[in-house]
Amino acid sequence: MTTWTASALLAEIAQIGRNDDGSYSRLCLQHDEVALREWFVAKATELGLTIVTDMNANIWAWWGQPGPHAVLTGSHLDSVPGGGAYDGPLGVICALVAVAQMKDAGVEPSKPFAVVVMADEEGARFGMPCLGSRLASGKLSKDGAHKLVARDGQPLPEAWRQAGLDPDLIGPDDAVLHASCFIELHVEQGRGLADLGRPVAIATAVRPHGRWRAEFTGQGNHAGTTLIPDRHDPVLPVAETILAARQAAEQAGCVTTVGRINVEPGGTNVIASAATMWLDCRAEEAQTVTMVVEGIQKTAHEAADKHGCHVVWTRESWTDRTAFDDGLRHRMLQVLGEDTPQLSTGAGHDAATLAATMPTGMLFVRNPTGASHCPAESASDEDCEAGAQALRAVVEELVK
Ligand code: HGY
Ligand code: MN
Ligand code: MN
Repeated sequence: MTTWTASALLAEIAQIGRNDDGSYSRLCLQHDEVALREWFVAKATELGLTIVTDMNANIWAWWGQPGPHAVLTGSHLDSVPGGGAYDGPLGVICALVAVAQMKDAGVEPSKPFAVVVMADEEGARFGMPCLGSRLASGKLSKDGAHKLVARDGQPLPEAWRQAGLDPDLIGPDDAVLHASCFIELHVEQGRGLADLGRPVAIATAVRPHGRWRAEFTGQGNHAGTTLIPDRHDPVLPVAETILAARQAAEQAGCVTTVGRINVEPGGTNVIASAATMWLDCRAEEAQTVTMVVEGIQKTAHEAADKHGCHVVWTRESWTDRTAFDDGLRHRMLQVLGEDTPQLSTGAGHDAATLAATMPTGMLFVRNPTGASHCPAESASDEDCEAGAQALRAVVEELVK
């Protein structure tokens, strides 16, 4: 008799990749995330599941034989730098708890079923969010993957080989292409459920969002002997662009974020020769994102010209507005109760990436702080168990 609980499993991994401030840094295929992968494999094996790590660095834990029309559930184990304890792992852990309790209850799936851990959902290592699900669904090609370079400078193919994976085998995965559905449980990244006073919600949609990289180049020089009129300092147009991004978001009622800036060569007494910033922009509608980003890019070019610098923009990723499958959502409502709250989200997820390939749905678990991608991200033990029970009920219905 297993008495697996979400809180107990979360406690088992609580020290893996934990920073002094209580946040987590678990970058895809790096030491701490590999430790989480090994932990997951051990737990899934303990449940009698069959493990397959595919060519896209996703891990599949099959209950019975792999096969077409599979019901899939899962999430990710990687985090953003300085992320929370729940974003990703809660979905994987609740899936393990659901399987343990179904097995205890003598449930026998009538169709192939797997718990899946998707690679680099945050894109924090290789710069492409939902990397594993984009590769498995064919949204990102092998060539596109081979061009990715990790933030530590390691080309993706090299990181794959280091992890014992053949980068030449990267490609669409039949198990995904022919699956019947994917259900992802995730800690809510917002206060919707906290304000409603409810533990679990069903997701309706993911709002459109994208990432852009702006590379400004200028002229490196001496901080002490170069007069201001003689400078071509790329950090100045970066600063003006960041301010413009905030103003644009306030005017358009959307969100823009610059959370990552890289200044080279990075000397205190050196005028930068190059400065790169990354822009994350999200809105209710895709055309709002497009309009806002175009405005920011125009400001960036004008600011670069003014400072005798140059800027090149590159769109790194785009996720269109994604409505989850109506049929699946209604089945989830039938199972969990028609009064279950339904919420959209501004956060991206593998379930949104896979929505183009199969019916997908999501469950959210209350986060009292609403904060995420930081150590303040939270979920009570009771709500984590409520999430696991809800996921179990939905999966049990789907595997009948
Ligand atoms: O960035 C996001 O929206 C998600 O947490 N990966
Ligand atoms: Mn996240
Ligand atoms: Mn996530």
